[in-house]
Amino acid sequence: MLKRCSGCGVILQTEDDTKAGFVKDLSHELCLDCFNLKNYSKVNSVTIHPGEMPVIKEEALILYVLSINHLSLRLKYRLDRHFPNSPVILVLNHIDTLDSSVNLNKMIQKIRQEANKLQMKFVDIVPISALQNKYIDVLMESMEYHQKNRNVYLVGFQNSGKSLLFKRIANRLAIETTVLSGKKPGLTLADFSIPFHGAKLTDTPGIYLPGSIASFLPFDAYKDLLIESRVKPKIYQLNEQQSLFFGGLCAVSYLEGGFKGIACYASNALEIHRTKYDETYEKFKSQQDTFKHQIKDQKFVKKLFKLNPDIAYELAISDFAMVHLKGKAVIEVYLPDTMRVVLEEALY
Ligand SMILES: Nc1nc2c(ncn2[C@@H]2O[C@H](COP(=O)(O)OP(=O)(O)O)[C@@H](O)[C@H]2O)c(=O)[nH]1
Ligand SMILES: [Mg+2]
Repeated sequence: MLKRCSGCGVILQTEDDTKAGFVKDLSHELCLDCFNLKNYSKVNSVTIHPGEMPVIKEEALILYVLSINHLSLRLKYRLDRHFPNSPVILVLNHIDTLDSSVNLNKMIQKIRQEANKLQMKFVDIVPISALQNKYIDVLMESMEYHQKNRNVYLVGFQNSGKSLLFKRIANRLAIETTVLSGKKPGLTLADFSIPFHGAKLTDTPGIYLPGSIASFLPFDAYKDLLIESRVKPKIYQLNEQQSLFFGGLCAVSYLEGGFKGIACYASNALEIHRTKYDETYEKFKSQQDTFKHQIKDQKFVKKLFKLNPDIAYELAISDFAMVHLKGKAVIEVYLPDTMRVVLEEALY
């Protein structure tokens, strides 16, 4: 029988120490990567696993776990098409990272309206913080109500907090689990299941997000850039033709739209500073070596965004910054060509 790592679920092997699942001998419970992560918070190889939306053929209850960090990607998947016979509960995780001024009710209302427009149905929307163990009981009540003897699956993007939530639920049911959670995207490599009210609750590997910061920087550099604690927005009053540098990772230039307040949500480890648009690209190149966080050997490109009047937008850059501003405006983003940048209506 093949033995699996108790932290990520990969099949253990003793042949190749450069591949996932390596152990010196098969008496170990954790693969070398999970052992290092658990004991030393160390990630050597960032092998990002290109997981897709899991295929669940049975009629199940789906918990779609969406991090506040990925709100701009909320419409990326038509869940009703992926799981046509299964009710979906939308779980908004990481609410502890939101500024205290954010009105969650309004956010949920907006999501409902959008989903309705697309005829995409969520049987419930439950905001939680897996980290702070907040509202897990509310979610479990909703799960029990909607379960109706079905199996329950946790699905969502990598790093949305599925495994931590799975552990929290197991903990409340006094069930032991070994699955690991952590900042390394794509950590979970196989399904993990526990009994749940006469059926099963299963944690699944996350859906890969192309253009994540983990594909540009080593773990030690990007781990502090992920937004995992409350961030107060940094507000910049910008004139047209001014730019903001986000470390050496990207530049956001405000080209048109008049004098405007722009709110940046990012980890405190990310330095943001302002410059004139004229000097942006020259400065970016000449100063890149001085930035604490920089990306070298990448092809940088300019992407232009036109924002319509009276709509509040979120410009999400990879997983390290969310820029909020109201249209009308023209914005140019300078970043590596494979880095993710998404413009969506802001929910807060
Ligand atoms: N601040 C905060 N961090 C969280 C929350 N839930 C998960 N995390 C962190 O997010 C990272 C990814 O969590 P994980 O459960 O491994 O995500 P998965 O890839 O979806 O299984 C870990 O570093 C967790 O500690 C939350 O509610 N708030
Ligand atoms: Mg996981």
